[in-house]
Amino acid sequence: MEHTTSSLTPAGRVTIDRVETLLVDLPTIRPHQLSMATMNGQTLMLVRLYCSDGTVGMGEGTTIGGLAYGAESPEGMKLAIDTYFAPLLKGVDANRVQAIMATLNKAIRDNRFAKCAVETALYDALGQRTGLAVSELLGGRLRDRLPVAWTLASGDTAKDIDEAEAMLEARRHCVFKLKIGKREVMKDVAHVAAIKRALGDRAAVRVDVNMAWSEQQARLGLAALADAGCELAEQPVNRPEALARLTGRHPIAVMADESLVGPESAFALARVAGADVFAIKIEQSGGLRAAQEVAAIADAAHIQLYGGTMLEGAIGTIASAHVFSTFRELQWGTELFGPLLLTEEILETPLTYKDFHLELPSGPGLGIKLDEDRVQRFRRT
Ligand code: MUC
Ligand code: MG
Repeated sequence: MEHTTSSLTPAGRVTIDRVETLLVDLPTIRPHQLSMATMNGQTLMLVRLYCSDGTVGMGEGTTIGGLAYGAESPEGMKLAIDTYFAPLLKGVDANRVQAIMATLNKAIRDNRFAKCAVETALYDALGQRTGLAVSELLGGRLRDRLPVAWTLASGDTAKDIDEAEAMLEARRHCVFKLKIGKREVMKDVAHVAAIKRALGDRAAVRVDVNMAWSEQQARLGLAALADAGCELAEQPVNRPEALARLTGRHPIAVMADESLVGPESAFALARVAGADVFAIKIEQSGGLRAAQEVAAIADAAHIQLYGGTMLEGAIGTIASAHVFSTFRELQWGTELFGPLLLTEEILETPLTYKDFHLELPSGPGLGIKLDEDRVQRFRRT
C-alpha cells in the first residue's frame, strides 16, 4: 500500500512524501528449529520512505515463527505502518529523526519492531542526504567488521556437527549457538556435549534455550552444560527474577534475550544484576537509538554485550551492524548471520562475510542497494 502527499515545502526543508510497505517471503536453507517454532522461511516487512529531495530510505521488520516469539508479526507491522504510522510521517521534516521518533512513541504504544523498521529507513535516508554511513550518524563506528556466530538448529546432532565443520573449513564461523529446549534437559545436554567434543578447541559452543526451562531444570541444565564445555546460556528461563537468581551460580555466562524489551527492561534487569551478558537486538529494543541506550545501561552496570538477531534479512542485519559497530564494548561478538540462512539474495551486492566476520559497508546510509527485480519476484501479492 502506498501513501502520497504533495505538500508545498519551504526551501531547504526535506519532507517525507510517501510511505511504502511490502512483504517479501524467502525460504530458509534448511528447517531452523527453535524451542517454540520451526522456521522454513522468513518474511521480511520492508518499509520505504520517499523524501522530497529524492532520497529513499529503507528499513526492515522481521519476527521469528510469525507470532511465536512476540506480539508483532510482519503482517501486523505492515498494517500498523500503513494505517497508523504513515499519516504521522507524511509531510514532516525528514532530517529530524529524534523528533519523528518522539512523535511516534507518543502516539503509538509498543510496536517496537515496526518503529525500528521506520527509524532504520529514516537514518538510511539521512545518510544518503548527508553522505554519511548510519554508524557515523549514530555517533561513529569503533570497528569496521564484526565477529559473527552461527546457529546450529537442524534438530540433528550429526547434521549440526557436519554443518559446523563446513563453517570452520570455510572460515565463516568459529562460534556456534545451539538451539535447545525442545527435548528433555539431559538429552539436550548430551547433544551439546557431543558437538563440543567433536569441535574441541577449534570452536566455542553456546546455547539458546528460548525460555523453555523451569528454574529447577535450569539449575540442573546449567551445571551440566558447564561440565560439557559450553561457555554461555541464553535465556534459559522465562522470568527475569529467575534469570537473576541463576546468574553467577555456575561457571557459565547467563545471557538475557527475551527479557530485554527496551531500555526500561534493561535498567530493571541491570539493577538486580540479572544477567552476565545482554543480547541486544535493534527490533527488540524498539529501534537503533534505543539499542544504544540498552548498551549504555549494560556498560554502566558492567554487563557484557552481544549483538543479537531476529533473523533479519540484509537490511535489518546491516542496520544492526551499524549500531553494534558503535558499542564501546562488544565482548561476545554478534550473530548477524540472518541473510546466510536464506536461499535468496535480494541485494545488488551481497553482504561480505569473511574470516569469521561481517564487514560493514562504508557508503552513505545503510550502504546497501536492493536488487529490485529480486524484491518484486519474492514480494507477496
Ligand atoms: C534468538 O532467540 O536469539 C537468533 C539466532 C537464532 O537462530 O534465532 C534467533 C533468536
Ligand atoms: Mg535468543
